[in-house]
Amino acid sequence: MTAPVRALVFDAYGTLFDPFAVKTRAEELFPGNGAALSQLWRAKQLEYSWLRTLMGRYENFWKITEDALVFSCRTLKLSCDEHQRKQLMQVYLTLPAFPEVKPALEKLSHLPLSILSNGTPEMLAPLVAANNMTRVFKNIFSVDTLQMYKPRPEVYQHAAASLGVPKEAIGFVSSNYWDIAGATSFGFRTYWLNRNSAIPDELGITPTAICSNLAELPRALT
Ligand code: 2OP
Repeated sequence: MTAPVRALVFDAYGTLFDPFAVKTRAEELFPGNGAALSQLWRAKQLEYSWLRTLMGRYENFWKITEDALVFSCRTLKLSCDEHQRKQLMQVYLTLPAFPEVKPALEKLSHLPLSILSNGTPEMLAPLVAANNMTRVFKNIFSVDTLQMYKPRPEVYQHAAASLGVPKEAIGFVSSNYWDIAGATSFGFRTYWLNRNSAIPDELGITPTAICSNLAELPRALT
């Protein structure tokens, strides 16, 4: 019989908070390019996190997010001055939570809830505060402590060790399949939020359960 989940750990960007909300500001600054910029920006941000981890050349998530923005603007031939770049970066500190997130977390509040994110503490604290969730989370774990990004197993191990809960009793929740793959491979119980009916990657790794959004998680845990 499987042990019950004793703690929940959530990814931040894409899982709790919507990184594509930058599209609105991007569209205001560069009409007709908001969607393309927000998509390329996010894809490059993640690519830089993996490349830097593979090369052993860590730079924090704020820096690689800004680097990814510069690359994306150059690729799309958008002349983005420093002021515009700062405006877009600021949006990262106030991204909105997906609509179902707060009520779902309230239903899960009998368990210790934590965040484990690539974001720096300086990015995550204002983001959580902007969404009035400071008291919702027992811990906000950042990969910045370890200077390497998900899906390195050390990152998931850091959260498990800090919680003092066996990994098989920790439920890890992410909308990012690559993150779910890393967490499953590490040994967490995993819950993939597949909001957009994405196709799972061919990595030979299967999550414990799949939910179409966070509102389904309480039932998936029973
Ligand atoms: C995270 O929050 C980048 O979504 C990823 O760690």
